[in-house]
Amino acid sequence: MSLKNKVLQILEENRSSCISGQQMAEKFNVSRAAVWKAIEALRKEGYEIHSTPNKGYQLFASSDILSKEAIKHFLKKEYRAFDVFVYDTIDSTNNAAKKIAVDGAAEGSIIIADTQTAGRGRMGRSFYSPAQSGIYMSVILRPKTDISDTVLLTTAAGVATCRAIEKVCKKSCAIKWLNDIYIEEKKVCGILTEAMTNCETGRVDSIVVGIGVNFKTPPDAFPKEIQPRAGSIYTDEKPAVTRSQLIAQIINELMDIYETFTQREFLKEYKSRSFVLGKQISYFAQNNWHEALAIDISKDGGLIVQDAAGNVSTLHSGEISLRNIR
Ligand code: BT5
Repeated sequence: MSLKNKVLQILEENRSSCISGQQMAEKFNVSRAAVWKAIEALRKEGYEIHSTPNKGYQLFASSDILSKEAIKHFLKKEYRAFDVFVYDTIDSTNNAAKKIAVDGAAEGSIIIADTQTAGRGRMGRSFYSPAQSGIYMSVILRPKTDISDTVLLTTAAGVATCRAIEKVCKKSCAIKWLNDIYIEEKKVCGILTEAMTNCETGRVDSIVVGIGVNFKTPPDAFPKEIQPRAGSIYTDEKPAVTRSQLIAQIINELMDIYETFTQREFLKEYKSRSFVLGKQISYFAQNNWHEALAIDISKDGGLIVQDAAGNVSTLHSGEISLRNIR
């Protein structure tokens, strides 16, 4: 690891206190001038580093530049060995994750970008991904389960992201089937899960779970057409936490659920977080919108609905809308 990255790592690990140039020089066995040079290089990259005479250096609480060092610091010990790749700009973290997954990237590899130029939603839609304000991340999983179980991972990712937002940001969130996360009637997160299958074995080789979160995107920064529906975790107030903290917590929660996801324990929580159950919804199927009552979540994460004639069916993909929220 370069000296600059070592200095960044120690600053991230000591955000709440000052660390002197002398301490760092001794720890890394370099001169104080070399430490100072590393600090200056980090400042040039945009890190806000405060220096206090006779005390040392400290990252400003508001310094929110994405870095591998910052993210790893908040990962649970058992997940710290994961490969974390951080980009300033990328077309889509899901595209990049799929590429490295095909080349054999290990389970738990994570691609993160500060901005996406072609962020993707479901069914060919796009996901607006502006710089310095959102989280755009993709995680590679290699479940050794039946293809039918892997559909649960989208649901698991929704629960994991809700838990992480609540723990780190102290905001309560709800899920709109299939996997949009809402805070106060605004979509703050979307999830796109993609599977790569091996045609020879017919099994799933890898799954890429892509998660996009509007962390502090100002309301008027969203494209006009999505402004009525899109929101951020932080709109009026300054975040007291960083994106790196939330990213790490999302990974922690996702991997914790993943260990036993086929047991479906998390489905209870998914149901309790769902704000569509018990509501009259419209859904799009066979080129038409249909009306139905959302009554339950099936054991593979499908939405069980009942029409006016009493017929019950299960939706496995597609789009639903409530009267106010589409
Ligand atoms: C989603 O699709 O919401 C899944 C989004 C997944 C994005 C992540 S970011 C990291 C990874 N890399 C990728 O390329 N993608 C994943 P869907 O349910 O189809 O919703 C898309 C619709 O949400 C759009 O048609 C807009 O109406 C709306 N939308 C677009 N950008 C948004 C945003 N930033 N916040 C809220 N709503 C948005």
